Amino acid sequence: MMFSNPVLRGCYPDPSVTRVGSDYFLVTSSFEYLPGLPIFRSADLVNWVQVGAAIAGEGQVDLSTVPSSGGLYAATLRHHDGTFYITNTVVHGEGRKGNFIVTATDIAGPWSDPVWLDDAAGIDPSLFFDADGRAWFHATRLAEPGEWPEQTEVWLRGLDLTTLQLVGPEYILWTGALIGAVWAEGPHLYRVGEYYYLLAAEGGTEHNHAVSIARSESVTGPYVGNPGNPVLTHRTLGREYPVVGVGHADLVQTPSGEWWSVLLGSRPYGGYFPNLGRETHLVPVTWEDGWPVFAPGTGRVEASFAAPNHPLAPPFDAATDASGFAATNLPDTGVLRDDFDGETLAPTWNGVRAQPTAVSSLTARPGWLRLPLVPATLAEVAVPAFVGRRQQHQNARFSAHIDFAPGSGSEGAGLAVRQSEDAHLTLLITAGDSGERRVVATSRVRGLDTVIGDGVIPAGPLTLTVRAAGQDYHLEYETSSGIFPVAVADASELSSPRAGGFLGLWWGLYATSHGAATSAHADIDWTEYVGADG
Ligand code: 6LW
Repeated sequence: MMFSNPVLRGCYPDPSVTRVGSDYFLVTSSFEYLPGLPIFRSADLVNWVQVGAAIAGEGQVDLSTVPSSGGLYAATLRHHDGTFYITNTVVHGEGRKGNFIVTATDIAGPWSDPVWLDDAAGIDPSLFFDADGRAWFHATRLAEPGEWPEQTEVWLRGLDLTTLQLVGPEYILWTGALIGAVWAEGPHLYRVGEYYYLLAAEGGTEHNHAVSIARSESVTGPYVGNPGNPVLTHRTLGREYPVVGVGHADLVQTPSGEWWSVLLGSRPYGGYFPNLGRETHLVPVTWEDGWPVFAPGTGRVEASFAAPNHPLAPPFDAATDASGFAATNLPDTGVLRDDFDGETLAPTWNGVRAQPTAVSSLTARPGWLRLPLVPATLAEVAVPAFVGRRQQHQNARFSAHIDFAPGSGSEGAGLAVRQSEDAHLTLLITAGDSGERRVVATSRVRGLDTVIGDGVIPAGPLTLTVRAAGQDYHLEYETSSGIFPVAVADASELSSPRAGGFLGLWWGLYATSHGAATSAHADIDWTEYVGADG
């Protein structure tokens, strides 16, 4: 039986995995989007279902002033003595920043409020629970002084599990395998056999990304690098290779004793443009001479591998899992429809810098999602009226049936494709100068708005669609009279190599009054997301 990579499509980078009994659990980064730190469950390491998120409560963290690609960076998920632990970092913004730990006894939550570690510098925190009962916290920070630019150091201190505060002396474990290695990060400690192992990414999370490993007879070091480092990289394969930038790995052992690694990788298309962001991949690992061998035989993150040696759970079924919880990993050609008939939004729906419940309502008009217009726009570091989901396929369609009567030309509601404040697309219903109802397509590239299409539309609810055919994103509207094109945008301008940042794209619902006071709202009857990469 084979499985296909990525096992988590779309912008799900920096995966961290743990096993409890026969269940696997995984968390990924989520940056300025909330709920933050999405958590997934699997019985086979291949088919994942989102079961919640660690930062799902109002006020757990303040991301309201976090610029794009800031916020919740790489997390680590571990389980010890009946408790799940996630340690993570808030990066940038005017709110409380730095490293914290949240805990839960149920993976689905509720998760605790953060316990902040104000004396823990850097990013990519991780936890290790040793067999002697000691707990260790480790992370990476810029080396001061570094021997070269962007040299980082992985450091370690004890963790008191009662106070969740650092204790004891600090140890510097690692600065990367290669002389000149930048960004040794994503550290994770393991005990395997007679050694402690330190797994780390290095090379930076772009094209030169790599995985390295070191080992020691003592958890505090000194650590000796694998002479074969890096143990995995695609930087030698060139920019045409279908998967690039692989790194940021985490290891897990199956009940039958197999070893596997989750890690991130990007799949550019239409040029070096990874619109789907850094996605979670799975590779087999074996051990030779006391060192792990990633993807033995090929040393590459392949598009498919023989599946782990335990029964595969049934793949996603749109007919039975339309709640969105299981919609994490639609098959190549899956249709996911949300009629907003439930009492809560599926956790695959995200707000920007705020929980989606802070900017929308499922109760104001039962069976519809209400999006009150706010003055904030996507072009600001603010909290926009935006509820979106990750783009998970290179070819895909996202449609929404919208009921909105604009009161003025400043009011708009419709769809948006978002990378950042300076890079996004919008397709909005608005009012023209003569009060006629119009649909307007706008492309924002490097902070400049360009209207790329518009047209007069009839009154009443209608369907707006973004349809991605490679890097061509078709913006359309549909009425009972048919489907009408509005514009075609070059989405490579939103991709991180051109737009900056290091996220994939979110497609969503968006409403704004462009700074004006308003009491208007837009109602959405249903949305459909259809992957068409088959
Ligand atoms: C994360 C770092 C990285 O903290 O990118 O993949 C940063 N590598 O380890 C954010 O994803």
